[in-house]
Amino acid sequence: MKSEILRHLSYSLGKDAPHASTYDWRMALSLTLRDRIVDPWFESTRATYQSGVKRVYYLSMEFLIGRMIEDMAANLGLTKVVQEALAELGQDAAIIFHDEPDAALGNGGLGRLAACFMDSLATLGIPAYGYGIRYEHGLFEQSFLEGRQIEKAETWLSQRFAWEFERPEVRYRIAFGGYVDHHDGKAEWHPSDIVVAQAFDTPVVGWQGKWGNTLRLWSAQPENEFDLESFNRGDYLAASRSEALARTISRVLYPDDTTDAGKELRLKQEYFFTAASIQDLLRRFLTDHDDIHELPNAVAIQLNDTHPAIAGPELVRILADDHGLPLDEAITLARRCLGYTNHTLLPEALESWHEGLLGRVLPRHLEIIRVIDDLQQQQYPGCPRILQHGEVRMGELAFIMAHKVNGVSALHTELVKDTVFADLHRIHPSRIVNQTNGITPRRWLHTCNPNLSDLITREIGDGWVANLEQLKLLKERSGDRAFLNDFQAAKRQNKERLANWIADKCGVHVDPDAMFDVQIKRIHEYKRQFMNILETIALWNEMRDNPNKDWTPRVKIFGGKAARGYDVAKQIVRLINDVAKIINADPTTSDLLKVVFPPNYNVTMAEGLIPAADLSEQISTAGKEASGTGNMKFALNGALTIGTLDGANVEIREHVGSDNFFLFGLTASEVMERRTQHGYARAAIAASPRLERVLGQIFDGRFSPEETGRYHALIGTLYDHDYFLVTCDFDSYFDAQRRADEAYRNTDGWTAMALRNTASMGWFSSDRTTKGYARDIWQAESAEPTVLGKTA
Ligand code: 26Q
Repeated sequence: MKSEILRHLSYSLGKDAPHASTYDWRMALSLTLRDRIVDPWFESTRATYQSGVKRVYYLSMEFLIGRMIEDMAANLGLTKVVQEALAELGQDAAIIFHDEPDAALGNGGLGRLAACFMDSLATLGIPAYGYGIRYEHGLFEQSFLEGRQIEKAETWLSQRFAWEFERPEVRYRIAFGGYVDHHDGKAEWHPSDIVVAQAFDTPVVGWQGKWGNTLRLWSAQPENEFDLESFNRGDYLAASRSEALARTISRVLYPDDTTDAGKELRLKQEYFFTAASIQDLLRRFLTDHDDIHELPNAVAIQLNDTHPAIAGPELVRILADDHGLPLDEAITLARRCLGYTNHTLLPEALESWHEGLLGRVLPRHLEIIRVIDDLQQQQYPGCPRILQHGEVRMGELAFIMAHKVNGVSALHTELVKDTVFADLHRIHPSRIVNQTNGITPRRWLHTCNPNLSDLITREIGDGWVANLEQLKLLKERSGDRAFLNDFQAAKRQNKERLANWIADKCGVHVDPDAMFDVQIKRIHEYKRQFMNILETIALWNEMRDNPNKDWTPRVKIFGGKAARGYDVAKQIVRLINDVAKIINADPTTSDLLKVVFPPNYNVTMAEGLIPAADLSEQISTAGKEASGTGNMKFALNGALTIGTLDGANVEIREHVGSDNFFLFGLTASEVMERRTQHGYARAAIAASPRLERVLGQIFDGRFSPEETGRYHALIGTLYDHDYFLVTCDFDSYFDAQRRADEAYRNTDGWTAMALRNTASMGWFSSDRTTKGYARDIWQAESAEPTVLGKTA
């Protein structure tokens, strides 16, 4: 390992060890680790060809990967070796690991799920390709200026990305615009613009390095580098104009999961990576098949939300226009290849495109969508239309073009059946299936929490890493005093480490004995960070009223980004920061309550926070959080949950037991019912003096003395349009928090509950989830000899 690192330092980086920077060492290490992946990766490709097993293609606009070094080293079983080699080279491993930027090619849960799936598919030996976009700029960097969120472009590619292989020879032409000719029953698309999609491959190796799959990300390039004629004329800007336009397509990740939809560039991004992926998988298919009708036996294409839903019409276009299949046959064949995962019920997050825009950018696809829509109507009169009021509805399109549609938790799947797709579900009653989300235990326990992970391995061996249900064995240890002490000590160490980090990063001193209460996720009204900060103020009020009561000390930790154009979310960010400033400066409560909001929450920050958490905040308005996956990461690492009956919380509670879960709030059906009542928010506020007092304080500028009216609008909305029922759930939330306080005061009792949580979370491995997809949706299996036959 040492000599390989030194070799890369010299011959790949061109640096002599005495002059090498942290960056140089990190690159040399990364390239060394990458070398170790290459052989299993090649072998996997060979095994896939030989086995003739089906290939899975996971199409996703987002892959929220985070750092790679530690995860790769762990999967290859090289963690110790790497640490020793670096030490002998006089390098501090921690400094080098921490130098690695996050690959943040995603917004949140959906993107992180895709990354967990890549890890699980490789671990299970299922031949799979992740397809996405190689954004030049990932999710924006967040900082705070006087409490307000500031966004800055993220620049991960300003340094070389060590893990990828550029594939200059894997290039596809992606067409846009123009018009369609029809003659002799044949359609011919004459596009007006061409952009080239070029592949970059990152190998993804599974646990113990037995299998490697490929994450293939597309980068947009101009067809002709630049216009020499303009350049020679001295018109330098014109010379690079078309180049810049083409490259715009893979320039930046859309940082929005609600608003701002309908932008032409977004549509182009979606088609760009989908079309490239479809061309690529068809080329691979045709190298060893000559009958296109075999496609569904060889290929499963999974659509991660509707973002790649244009895959349906694109595949139909190629099958019909290039391979000469009749349109109806092409549609049926395409459908047998496609699966669609729905991640949201929020109406504002369901994609649709103006017919005019889609017709301008993709004229042939609009024609095909009309055919699909009409055919569906003929077969099922009264079926919901894809084209409605001049809009192309991508949810309906994806549903109709997929043979299976899945929700991401049991509750969410039932709501998908009853609400967004109720009519389509009646027509196709066996199409919707559930696949409850999961998380990879490699990153989210083994690597991020070495203290707990080593302890577990000491007790039950390391089989749990690839077979998480083995954590059940820990239940037998729940009466073992010494083990409980060690379990508690592991958490305590993680908390000390986090306390130091918080002091360093936020300048706030927190007590590692206090309860660490954490809410980390995108800032959204439905996720109700707002309710959490209101409860924080209410608690603070009561501590000040009664400073000598035996309060349970708390540290409230927030993390998350607000979408750039989402004003209410940005107000909430600012409010949390304003409240933190006042509370943290209050000497009467300084030993009891602290509020911290470290900026720029990302995967790496999550890896530091989750192992140190005592309480996990999963408090969305019931019916709104499709699943949640952070909820699983916390519970796996021994935090208890305070939460509503929403998304996968329901199933987590079933697994860990109801006495291990601080439940509060309205249920999904009560939420729907409550919304029909006139003036529900004002009634709830009037019934809660505690809440009324908090709202009054914020309104009066108690937390914004320099601008007393700052939160008038935000508080006003709560009275008149409290769509997410913050007011209705507030009291019940406050009470649940006090139950948590009470439980935390019994240290041993709390530790026993935490252990039970960890021991009960095995089912939430993304290995279980991907096996479910392989069995119920893809009909795919493992091709890795040692797991072959044991999966699917
Ligand atoms: C759509 C149109 C235009 C621009 C952006 C978008 C867009 C981008 C991202 C829409 C949605 C997203 C992301 C959604 C998401 O992360 N959903 C989460 O998915 C997780 C994995 O299934 C669930 O656990 C969460 O409950 C769900 O919110």
